[in-house]
Amino acid sequence: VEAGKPILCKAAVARKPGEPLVIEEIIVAPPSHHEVRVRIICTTLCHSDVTFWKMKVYIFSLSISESLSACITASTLTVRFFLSVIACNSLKDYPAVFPRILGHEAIGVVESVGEDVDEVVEGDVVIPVFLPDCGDCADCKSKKSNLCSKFPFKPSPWITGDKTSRFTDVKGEVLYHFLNVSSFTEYTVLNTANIVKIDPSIPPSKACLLSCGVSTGVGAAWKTANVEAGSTVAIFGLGSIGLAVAEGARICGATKIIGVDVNQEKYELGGVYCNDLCLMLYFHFQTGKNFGITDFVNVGECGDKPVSQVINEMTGDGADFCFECVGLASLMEQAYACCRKGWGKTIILGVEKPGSQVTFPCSDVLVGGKTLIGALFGGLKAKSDIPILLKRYMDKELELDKFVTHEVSFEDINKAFDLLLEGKSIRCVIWM
Ligand code: CXF
Ligand code: ZN
Repeated sequence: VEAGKPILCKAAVARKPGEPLVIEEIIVAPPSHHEVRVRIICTTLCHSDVTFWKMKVYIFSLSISESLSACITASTLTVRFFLSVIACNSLKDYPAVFPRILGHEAIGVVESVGEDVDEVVEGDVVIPVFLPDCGDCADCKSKKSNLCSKFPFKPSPWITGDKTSRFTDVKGEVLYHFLNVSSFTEYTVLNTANIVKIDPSIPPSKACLLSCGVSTGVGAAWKTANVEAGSTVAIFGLGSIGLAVAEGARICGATKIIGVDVNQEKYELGGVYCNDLCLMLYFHFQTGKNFGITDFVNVGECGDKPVSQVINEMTGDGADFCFECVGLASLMEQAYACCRKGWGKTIILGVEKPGSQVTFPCSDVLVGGKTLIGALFGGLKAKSDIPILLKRYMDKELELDKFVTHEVSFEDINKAFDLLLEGKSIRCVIWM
């Protein structure tokens, strides 16, 4: 490997929607201005990878500002695989999204840096983050926002800030980027706005969890909601994000954490830990209870009562904090309906279908005094907040180990997809 030269390496390429990834040799260009080339140590699979992998692409004209609501994610409550739609500015901007290098939760080592990079040097350990943090714009400079305005987030098929790709296959065909990261490859190229330098002594299989899903849930409790000690929290959907919210609420000192799901097993029976690499099988059940969930509401057993009524009855006045982690408009309305008047906060983390609307009775909004807020990446400011969370992990406050339910080698990356689709894994670490 030589800095400044293209690298030939292995990648798992998503060639067609819903079909197994193909491990093949690809060519990774050297980093351009403000970019770094990173050797991936390990990566994990997040639901968004599956969503975009399953996606049948319809390109139509919509403003990109509407595109967030246009990203469809698989529900954690019911496993829904539907035709998904990605909203795009124009055909010209987004000609196709296959073949693509998926993956956006990872950790790696800087192999080389492009021009004007002073933040990191070769050999630094970094975590990629899909949400840019340029450090320069009004949003990045403000404590109040994590939505970079220099590189507004969009699920673009290109590298951040430039409508080009750094990947080609051996025949010269362009391979598209994914969520500013593309980690299912031995080497990737990232804008420096999408990396966070971390302490290299942190175990990579744990540090990489903070790249997306776990950070999103923990951050939503810690930063977006600012959950207070002694409070009551209701979490709608006990997938990985919901469990990460529970962990965040636990470290903030919440005393009642109510899990809401259609599947009782999410509370009482979780993933099985299985380490294929060591040819050993560890059977270790992870349950919602392991994540600090103190009470469970099975939506299927609420009878005629809306789930909000059940939670209002359980809590007396409603929950101090409600988190919607599924992406269902009706559930967002239910969450809002059972957060406490006067100070209750409802935080939306789930991603609904394009064009979906939530409706609230105006009278409830007027007299309720509640807050409704959405959060990308849990409201975290990547460069400053990830190191804080990693320190809390090293200080044994934040528990990350329990999120890793499986580990596989890169050649077996498709197993990680199967496990997530079967609902068996929380996080499967994929070792390069
Ligand atoms: C998601 C957040 C919502 C839009 C698509 C990407 N982030 C990571 O999984
Ligand atoms: Zn993700």
